[in-house]
Amino acid sequence: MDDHRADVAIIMGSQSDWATMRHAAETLEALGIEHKRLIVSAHRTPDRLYDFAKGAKAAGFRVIIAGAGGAAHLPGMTAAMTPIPVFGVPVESKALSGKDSLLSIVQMPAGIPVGTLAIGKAGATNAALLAAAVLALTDEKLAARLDAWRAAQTARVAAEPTDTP
Ligand code: RP5
Repeated sequence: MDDHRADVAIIMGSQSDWATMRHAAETLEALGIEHKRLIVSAHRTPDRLYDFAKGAKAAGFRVIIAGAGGAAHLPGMTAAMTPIPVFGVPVESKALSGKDSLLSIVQMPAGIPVGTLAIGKAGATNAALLAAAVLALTDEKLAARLDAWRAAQTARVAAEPTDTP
């Protein structure tokens, strides 16, 4: 975003993941949470992954959101190299509709956790909300903003369906 210290890093394996991961970024923005967006590929830029993950804590990040598709090794490899909590977002793949991404991310061996979200937009949005909930534990103002976000969401739900939503 800018040169301010960011609490959250949103990393993704490819530019093609941005259409999904932008929903995480937009949710963090709506909650006023500073974040950085980076393309870091476990396969195409392994050195960049190593440098990012090893340096993430010193860089001041407190939560990492990692989105990837297909053979989605990015969240798990990142989690292996940092003590910072990692939330993994399975990006919907063309070949297998994201089931490959989901299984690649969720089946971590005991000892290295990745908090795995749903495939696609819902997962990206909820990864941001989980990141917000973690940060809100030590930030009362953010906790109030998160409460307000949820109250507004509740208020938008109509009591009855209409023909023209
Ligand atoms: C993964 O491969 C990326 O996370 C992306 O979801 C998938 C396809 O990447 P592109 O071929 O579109 O760059 O590493």
